[in-house]
Formats: sequence, C-alpha cells, structure tokens
Amino acid sequence: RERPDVRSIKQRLLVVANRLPVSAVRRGEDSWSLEISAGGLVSALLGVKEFEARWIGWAGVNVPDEVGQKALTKALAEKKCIPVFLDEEIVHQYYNGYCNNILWPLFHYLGLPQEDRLATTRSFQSQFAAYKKANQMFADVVNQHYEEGDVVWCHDYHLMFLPKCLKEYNNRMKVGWFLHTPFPSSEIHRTLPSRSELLHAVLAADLVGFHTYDYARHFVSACTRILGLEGTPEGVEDQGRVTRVAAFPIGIDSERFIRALEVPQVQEHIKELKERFSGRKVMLGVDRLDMIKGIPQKILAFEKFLEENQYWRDKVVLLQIAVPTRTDVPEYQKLTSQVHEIVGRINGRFGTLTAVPIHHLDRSLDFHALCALYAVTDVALVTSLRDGMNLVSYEFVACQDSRKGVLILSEFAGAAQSLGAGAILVNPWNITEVASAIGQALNMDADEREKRHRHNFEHVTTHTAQQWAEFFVSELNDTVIEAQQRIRK
Ligand code: ADQ
Repeated sequence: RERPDVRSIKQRLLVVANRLPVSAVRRGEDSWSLEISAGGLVSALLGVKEFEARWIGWAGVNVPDEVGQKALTKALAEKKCIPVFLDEEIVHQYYNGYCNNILWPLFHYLGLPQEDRLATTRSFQSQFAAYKKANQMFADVVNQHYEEGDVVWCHDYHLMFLPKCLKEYNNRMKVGWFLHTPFPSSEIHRTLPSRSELLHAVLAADLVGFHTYDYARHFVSACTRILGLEGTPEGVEDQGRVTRVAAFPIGIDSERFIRALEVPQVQEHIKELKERFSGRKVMLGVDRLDMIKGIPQKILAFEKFLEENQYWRDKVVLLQIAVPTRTDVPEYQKLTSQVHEIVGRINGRFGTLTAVPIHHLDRSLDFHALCALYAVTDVALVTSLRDGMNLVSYEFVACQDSRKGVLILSEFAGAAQSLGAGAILVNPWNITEVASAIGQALNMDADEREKRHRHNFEHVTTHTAQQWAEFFVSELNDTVIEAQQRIRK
C-alpha cells in the first residue's frame, strides 16, 4: 500500500550554485531567451517530488544595466531561477581567478599556480577578497528570498564562504554544503594561504557532504590538523557545536538514458554508427577538455597499445569527444594543442588511406547522439587524474545493457569506489598498465563482461541522482532537528 502524503505543503529548497541551470541570450533591451541546460544537478532535483526547488546563481552573462537586469529577473522567475548579478571584474577575480585558477587545480592535486605561491602576492589577495565578496553577494540574494523553514543547499568550491555568510544573517537557517570535486589530503589543503578561513566558513553549515568517504575523511583531518578542532563520529566539533560531515555519492537519472535508447532517432543513429564502424571495436572517451581528465595520458596509452599489438591496428577505433571549457585560459589552450598534436602523430603513424585509429572531436554532443555513442561502445576509457565522481562512467553503464561493454576506470575518480568491482581499475599515470587494460578489455570473454556489467548496472540504476538529492536534504533536516534537541536538553 502506498503511504498517504501527510505533507500538503512541500518544503521549499533553495539550491545555490555558481551557475544557474539556464543559458540566457539577450534578444533586445528588455527581452531574453532562456534555455534550461539539463545537467546532472538539474535532473537530480527535477526528479525529487518531496520539495519545491528554486535556484539561485549567476546566469553566466554580464548585465550592467538596470532594464536588462529587471527583464532577466522576470524571465528567470518563470523557470524558478533567481539571478545573482556579478560584474566583469568580480567574475574575473572570483570565478576565473580564485575558483578556477586556485581552488580547482589544488583540489585535484595539481598544486597552486607558481606566481601565487606566496600569500603576500597581490593577485592572490585580491582574488581571495573578490571570492569573499562574491559569496557575500550570493548570500544577500539568498537572504532576500529566504522564508522560515526553507532548506538552503549550497554547491561546490565556488561557494565555500556562503555557509558562514548565511549563518551570520540568520543562525536558524538550515544550511547544507556539498562539494562536487575531491577534497584533497590535508597536506595539500594546508598549502593554501586562506586554508583556515575557508575551513571555518564551511564549518558554519549544518551538514557538509562529499562524494566519497575518503574526501569526507580528508576534510575532517584538515579541520583537526590545521584548525586543531575535534573530529567526532558525526563530523567536526567546535566549542560544543557539531558540523555533520558525511559521504553522499551522486548518481545519474539512469531511466532517462535507458528510455532514450528506445527513441527512433537514437536507434537510427545506433544503426548508422554500427555500419560506420563495422568490423572494428569501438573505444570511447567523453570528457570536458580539462587537465584533470587525463586525455593526453589516455591517448598515449592507446598509442602504446597499438605499438605492441599489431593485430588490433585495423580492428579498433578510439572516439574521443572532448568539449572545450575555459577556452580563454592559456593552460587550457595549451592542452588543446597538445592533444591535437598527439592525435595527429598517432593517426599519421597508424592510419591508412581509408581509416584512422583516433577520431577526436572538440565539441559537445547533444543528449541523443551521446546515448547512441555510449550504446555502440565496446570499451569506455575514463582516465581522470583526479575526479570528484565522474558521471560519464555511470552514463556509459546505463546505456550498455544490451552490449555489455567494458569500463576502464581511473582509480583516482570517485566512481572507482562504486563501480570498481565491475570496471578494470587503472592508474592513469601508468601508460603501460592502461595499455594492457585495453588489451584485457578487448579480449574479455562474454561471461566475464556480463558479470562485470551486471554489477555496475545494478549500482547505477539503484543509486540515482534523485535518491542522492533526497538523501542529502533529509539528512540535513534530521541533522538540524537533532542539534535543536541537543540544545534543549
Ligand atoms: P564534470 O567535471 O563536468 O563534473 P562529469 O561528472 O563526468 O564531470 O560530468 C560531465 C557531464 O558532461 C556528463 O553528464 C557528460 O555527459 C557531459 N559531457 C561531457 N563531455 C561531453 C560532450 N563532449 N558532449 C556532451 N556532453 C558531455 C563535476 C566533477 C565530477 C562530478 C560532477 C557531479 O568534476 O567529478 O562527477 O561534477 O558532481
């Protein structure tokens, strides 16, 4: 029997993330067109029926004039989105600077940029000041829209200061913070000049969540070793107040992928791809073009495999789809040229007049094209040097129930902890090991593939994005109730 719905009014959830889940294009002085971008977080929250979500974040465009801001605010309201307006200078210092140039590489174990190593350098200090200012601007908007009883869920490394700012406004706000990247070992975090301020700011939240138990443990260690606080079974204690710290592994909306495979347009596409690559095994990489994804390492491992396995040279193809990101940053431009150069060299070495071993695309694919590609793949290669979770590995598994392809997965992706038993785990820095994993995957017999796939498919379809969101929010509600009970006692 279904449980009766005892709650007639849904709890409001304010989801605060750097970017809103819409792209806004200005059509006139006071008109905008909006498109919802269906990322993981959006589909996670769309599927949750328990509460009513509103989004607060930056729309990704600079809108200096009041007429434009008013019109955009109105248009966004229809999509349940509330904008935070950031000017170009703030975006440059906070987003490009502190978030993407400092926190992103550091949290992925790539260290701090050379020129910013000293806390006294001007750029570091001004970027950190802009980071705090931007977080305060987010807090102002949250505070304007907050109603008693709302749950406020802050997302990612862009908003580590937000819990503190929110609690300063209203100590009774229920505030959760979730990190989508890894949280590094405390020895890495302690190199950050603003290490303590950031930790204290996050600890103002009631609940702090990570993808894996390891990241949660690293965070607690950073708080005990750097701040000298007490680690408890629940999390971290500071002067009698406990911040709960736990792992909440994200998932995908697996049904959306499984259903897409039935769409006639996708089936047609699958047929075309099968014909196009008939007689060859298909290997696939799908990544944002970012240093953390280990794309050069992956391609070099494929080259080594071809070098050592002449038999496979005309029987396998690697499709590498890499969406360019942060294209204005010189390091990312360098990565693009590096990848192009390696691909060119390998295709020159092993290609023939009619076929090349690597097809490399510098672009994003639409959802249906991506599902078709996942479905025709024999071996997926995820070789991130570090990755919070990695949803591509989940999406591949969801689309493989008929083919039962093999997943080669970096041990440094959070997904290694959930899909490790079904995947072939590799150290992406060890090119020889990855090359031999490619051989193992291509030669794997059907029984073994079935067994491994079953394990992963079971996981991906039972640990969904919706459950992740529900779990986090219900834990946050419970955490606050327990804390209030403790105070009353
Ligand atoms: P990302 O670093 O973006 O996310 P990932 O989890 O793999 O990494 O998600 C990427 C998403 O973009 C997937 O949904 C994928 O389908 C899509 N995508 C990638 N390349 C594409 C292409 N060429 N065309 C179309 N779509 C493409 C961050 C963290 C991850 C964490 C997620 C969620 O870095 O570790 O898993 O957040 O918490």
